[in-house]
Amino acid sequence: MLIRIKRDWDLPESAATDETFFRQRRQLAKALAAGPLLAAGVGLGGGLLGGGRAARAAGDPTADLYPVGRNEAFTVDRPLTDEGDAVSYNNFYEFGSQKTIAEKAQALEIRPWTVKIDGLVEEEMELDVDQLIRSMPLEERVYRFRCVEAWAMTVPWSGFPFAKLVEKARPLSGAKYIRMQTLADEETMPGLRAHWYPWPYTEGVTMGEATNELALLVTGLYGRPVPKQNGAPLRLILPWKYGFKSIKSIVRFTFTDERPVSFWEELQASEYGFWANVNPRVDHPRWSQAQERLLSTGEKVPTQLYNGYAEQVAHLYKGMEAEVGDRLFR
Ligand SMILES: Nc1nc2c(c(=O)[nH]1)N[C@H]1C(S)=C(S)[C@@H](COP(=O)(O)O)O[C@H]1N2
Ligand SMILES: [Mo]
Repeated sequence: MLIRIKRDWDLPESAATDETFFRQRRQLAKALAAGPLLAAGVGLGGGLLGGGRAARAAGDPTADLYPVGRNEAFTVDRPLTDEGDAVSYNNFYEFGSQKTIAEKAQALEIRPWTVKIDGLVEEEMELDVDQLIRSMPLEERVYRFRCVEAWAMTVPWSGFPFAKLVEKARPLSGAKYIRMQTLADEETMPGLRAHWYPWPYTEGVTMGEATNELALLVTGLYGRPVPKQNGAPLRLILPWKYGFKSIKSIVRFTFTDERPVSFWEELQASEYGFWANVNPRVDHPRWSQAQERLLSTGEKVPTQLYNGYAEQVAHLYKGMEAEVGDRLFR
């Protein structure tokens, strides 16, 4: 009997007797049979653990694209978070409000996957995610990432600039904001049963934020397709904002002239607003934002204004502080 199902990334080789292992080994065998792709993946991780990860990546039709070249213009002064932590300590409320949703998130069906572009655009589109990903210039960037709950990580994301999607969408001149929406599938997402949440998960940005050089549409993590629990097959990363703005598993981009009200804003506007820019001096109503706890080491370090990206983004908010005040930072 299986006493405790460990996720495969923290499965020690000595635990090679439980069901998870046999399931993985079958997947690995299948993936190996499927073709030469896998060889690179096995080499990356090594051993059983690597085999499990590689098998998972090999099930993704974009696995052949990774790893992509790193853009050295985006590196940071912090050590990388352990991959195991980044893929096992998650926020993805569609699968529950605990951090340990990774196993449950494996139910997410990421193919076929269609991304809809609508609203104030020259022509509405429905894009197949594989065609979209393959049409984009993929690169790897190491970013700091800061959750509003005051934990932080530093990881290599792969993806393409949000600006490239905006270009493809051909927005009309009246478009001022982009509203994004996550898949809401009751069959595979048990979190949707928590009916007091305003599903589907949505987020919003201004056109200026979307086209800022830092805004990245993410398709990969640690040199492989992005895991389901981290928002496969397509999620946003806005490294200067609190993590809840970085919406996962996106199915729709709507260009609009009205400021979107996001999932969290609708739920608790006083705590999670539209702007949500990182600022050590503006506390969350219920806790301090002065410091953050790094995943993996547990070290507490000072929070940085705009999460350390002021040089790239401060101009977006110039002169707004007088009008918007602390709402720029929460
Ligand atoms: N659809 C969706 N996107 C989401 C969330 C969520 O619950 N659902 N959580 C957000 C929050 S609060 C954070 S901190 C990050 C976490 O991303 P990670 O699990 O890849 O670290 O995803 C964000 N995107
Ligand atoms: Mo978060």
